Amino acid sequence: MSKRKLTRKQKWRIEKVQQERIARAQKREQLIEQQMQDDNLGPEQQGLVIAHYGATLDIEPPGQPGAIHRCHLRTNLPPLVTGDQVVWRPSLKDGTGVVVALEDRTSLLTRPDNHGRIKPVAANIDYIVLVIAPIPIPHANLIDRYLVAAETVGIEPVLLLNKIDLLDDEGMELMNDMLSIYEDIGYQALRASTRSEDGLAPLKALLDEHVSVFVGQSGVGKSSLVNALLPGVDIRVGELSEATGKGMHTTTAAKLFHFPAGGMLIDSPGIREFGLWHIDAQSVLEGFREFRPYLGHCRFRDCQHEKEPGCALKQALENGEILEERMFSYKQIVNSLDV
Ligand SMILES: Nc1nc2c(ncn2[C@@H]2O[C@H](COP(=O)(O)OP(=O)(O)O)[C@@H](O)[C@H]2O)c(=O)[nH]1
Ligand SMILES: [Mg+2]
Ligand SMILES: [Zn+2]
Repeated sequence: MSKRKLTRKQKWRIEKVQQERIARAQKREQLIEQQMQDDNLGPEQQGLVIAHYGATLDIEPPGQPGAIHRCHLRTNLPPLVTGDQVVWRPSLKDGTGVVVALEDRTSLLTRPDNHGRIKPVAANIDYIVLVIAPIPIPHANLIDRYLVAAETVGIEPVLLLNKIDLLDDEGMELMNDMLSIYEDIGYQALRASTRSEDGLAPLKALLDEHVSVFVGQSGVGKSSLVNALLPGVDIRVGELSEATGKGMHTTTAAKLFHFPAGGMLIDSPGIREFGLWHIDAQSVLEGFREFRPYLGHCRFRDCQHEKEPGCALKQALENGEILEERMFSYKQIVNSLDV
């Protein structure tokens, strides 16, 4: 079958549309170039990246929540992400600006894109708040997996048990026993309910003056918590893409929100399902915080911490310095790694 032939008029029209498109793109580039010219820009100042959209970023000057400047960035900069602290120069003509430098990051959250390439997602996060609930009950190793993931990126994890309104005294006691394992290791654990509003005040106090992300399995109440802490903020965009399946997750940009009670939240569906990616056995081992003092003290350098004599971890286990539950969990996680 032969292709349908275009008439001369149709060809002409297509070419015209093409040319107009190219001209528009060139004009846009010229405009950006012009804006980036030094004599069109005000003095350097600090800013916070609160969202990024492809080639542009939303920058907020310190202490001015909501005062957003759409900025381009100089080509010598690495990819910037939400939460980045930057130096920028405002345009003297309109509300836009140009980012000229990136300040050092205290932490960086990354995740693989659809092609398995590691991409930065958000920067300068202080807390990864791991939300769990009695329903849905956390599946085996879930908490330990998230803790290891947080330890690997060097961000302090905090456990948050939500839906405590569903627990009777006995249920609460069981949950407290489980949480105390983690409290004894040095993690903070909060108890709350978005339904009864119990425990929200201590949560707000913790989040104040910090940058946090909420993570955890679906159905534990992350959206409910965010809504309780950010009244009036419309985060449905994330919810919509959350419902449409995996493919969307990586394309939904992370956004930064200010809690009215102080502190900031960085949120995106992709962040909420932050987890264990491309992690190796050694990182898992180091991700068990209380194991660290014993690492490197086994008799054999290549000790697998199984049946070897002189294993420092096994000794710590026998001495009660490491809990059976955590050791078991460590082995399960390592065995589940696809190497
Ligand atoms: N009983 C109870 N239900 C809650 C609480 N917080 C959230 N839920 C319910 O749990 C379900 C999942 O909540 P959602 O916020 O969508 O969870 P997400 O998937 O983690 O974002 C919803 O039906 C909520 O109404 C709570 O504190 N107590
Ligand atoms: Mg949700
Ligand atoms: Zn060992």
